[in-house]
Amino acid sequence: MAESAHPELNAWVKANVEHCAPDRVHWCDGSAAEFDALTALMVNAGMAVRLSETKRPGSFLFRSSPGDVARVENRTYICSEHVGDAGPTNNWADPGEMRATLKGLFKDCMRGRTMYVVPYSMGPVGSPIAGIGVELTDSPYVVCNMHLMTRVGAPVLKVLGHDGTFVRGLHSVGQPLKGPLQPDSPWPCDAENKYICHFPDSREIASYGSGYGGNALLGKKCHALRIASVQARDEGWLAEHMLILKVTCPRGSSKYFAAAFPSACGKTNLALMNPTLPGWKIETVGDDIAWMKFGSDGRLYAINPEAGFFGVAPGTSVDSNPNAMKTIERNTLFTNCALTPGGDVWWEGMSKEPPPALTDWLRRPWAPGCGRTAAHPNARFTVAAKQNPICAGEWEQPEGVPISAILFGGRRASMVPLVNEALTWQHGTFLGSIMASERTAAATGTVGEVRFDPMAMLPFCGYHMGDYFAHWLKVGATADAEKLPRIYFVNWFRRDGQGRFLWPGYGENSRVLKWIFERVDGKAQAAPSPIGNLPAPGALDTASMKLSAEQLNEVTRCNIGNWHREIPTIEQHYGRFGQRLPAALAQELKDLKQRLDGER
Ligand code: TSX
Ligand code: MN
Repeated sequence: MAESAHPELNAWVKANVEHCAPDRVHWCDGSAAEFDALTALMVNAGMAVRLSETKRPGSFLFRSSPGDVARVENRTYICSEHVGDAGPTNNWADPGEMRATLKGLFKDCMRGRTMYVVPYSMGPVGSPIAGIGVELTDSPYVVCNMHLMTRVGAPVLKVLGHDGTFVRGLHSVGQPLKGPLQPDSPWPCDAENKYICHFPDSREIASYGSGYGGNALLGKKCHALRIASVQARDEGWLAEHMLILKVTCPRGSSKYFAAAFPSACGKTNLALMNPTLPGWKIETVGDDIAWMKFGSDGRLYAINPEAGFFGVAPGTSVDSNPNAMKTIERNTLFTNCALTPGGDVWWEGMSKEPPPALTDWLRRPWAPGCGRTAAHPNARFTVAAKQNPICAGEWEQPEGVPISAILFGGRRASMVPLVNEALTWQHGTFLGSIMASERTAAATGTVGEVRFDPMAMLPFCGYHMGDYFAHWLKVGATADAEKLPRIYFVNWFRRDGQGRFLWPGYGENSRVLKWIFERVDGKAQAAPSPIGNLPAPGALDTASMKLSAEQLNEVTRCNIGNWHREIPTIEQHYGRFGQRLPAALAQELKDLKQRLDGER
């Protein structure tokens, strides 16, 4: 494949070839042959290890440079026209100045390398909800990951035609090679000089210096969330950081839920969960991102714009997520996991006992008790979604799936009950906007500190979060209220006075999904509270659970005193958005205060 039938695309590629000066240009076709050629190239260059064909067939391990292990929020910029448009939760940079900086950085940055042209579709190719992007990258690792995470190649160019619109993404690891004789590093990057830049007005992305995850796989966080959130605002739809679940009841009818959680709440575990409730079935549509548009019937339809999972490996085990373990049995790319002597991968939490000897993610010998982790805490697996044994049959349906409920969640030791139903879309937007999680044993910061992460979009909203809340309200106000998804707030992490988890979580969360399912059907009972509707006594199915009446009450109740004490924290959070905080949300907070006062 040489060029496309799209003159503007060809001209954009040509201009970047001239500027970045790669030795070669390769238009990706997304084929298995292309994937195999690139993995072979990386194995030969020492960038990848082919894992054991018996233990982990078709799979490879990559170890990154220690300075390139995660997304870099402090190096992530929203370069919108006006400074106010990025808002207080993003780094803003002047688009003209940033373009000048990037011009200097990208000049000749691909010397000695191949520029890969990756045409990709976010969502089923040709779906009315899907969107197209083209990523130019000098990283074969990125190309292989894009093969799994998106739809790549000729069918995408066909949909693009000669004048279709696409998101432009330019990516370089920022480490040109001086000549064919200079040996490459196993993980090239420019660790001290990273720039992850978004130009929402022109739908462009420029990423320099990092080869890792969300910094480099531009279809995911950069396109499907930051750029798409701006497109969604402009066009009246929603681009959200949400998993999509299919729930089927014992009688055989199904509903679809979307759910947003901050990090470290087990979102992938929920998306791939095995329910404990007899007769109930859960299937996966998506594990990270949902694009939702209104159908001609007035309902909200969601697609998973991705084609794969880029999941955190540590903590993933047969106990915590058996379906993920089955998904990654083969054809998986692993990054920053430990290597076993037998040619398999391992990470903390995969098994209770670690293997006696390993090579850690830094390629050093590792033994249990040596005081370091064998895998990096942000080690990842990349795998095609269709390998998931509980992948829903309709996950690639072009029209998407109709969403009946939206769940917001967080990790809260007290305060937030197991499940709470919003009174209206506006009240649900309020609950989403005050979403927060308490820090776990993190490297920095105080354990237990409350961090707000509205709709789990804090690092992913491509514009002012106050305007984002306004957009949510507008979507609700212009839709048919009867057809909108109902909104819920869940918390699997409530603790008792001794600090023990009150709720067993994992597959038992199906009991919460059942209550929501039956609420949507108008069947389950609820009791009003100042924060929303809680399960009425007996409405939550706890049959055959080892949960005392006290524990059940403790995990589902609204703690009025705690909520009173939270109000100033919420006010402080809202204060960040200044004049752009929608009046309707300030009013919701006032109303909440009043309802709490009424209970004193
Ligand atoms: O993923 C989790 N989920 C969602 C699962 C569908 N985790 C792991 C979070 C870290 C990423 C959970 N941890 C969940 C949960 O629902 N709940 C908890 C808290 C918990 C941990 C251990 C127990 C119980 C609760 N153990 C016993 O009850 C024995
Ligand atoms: Mn995510």
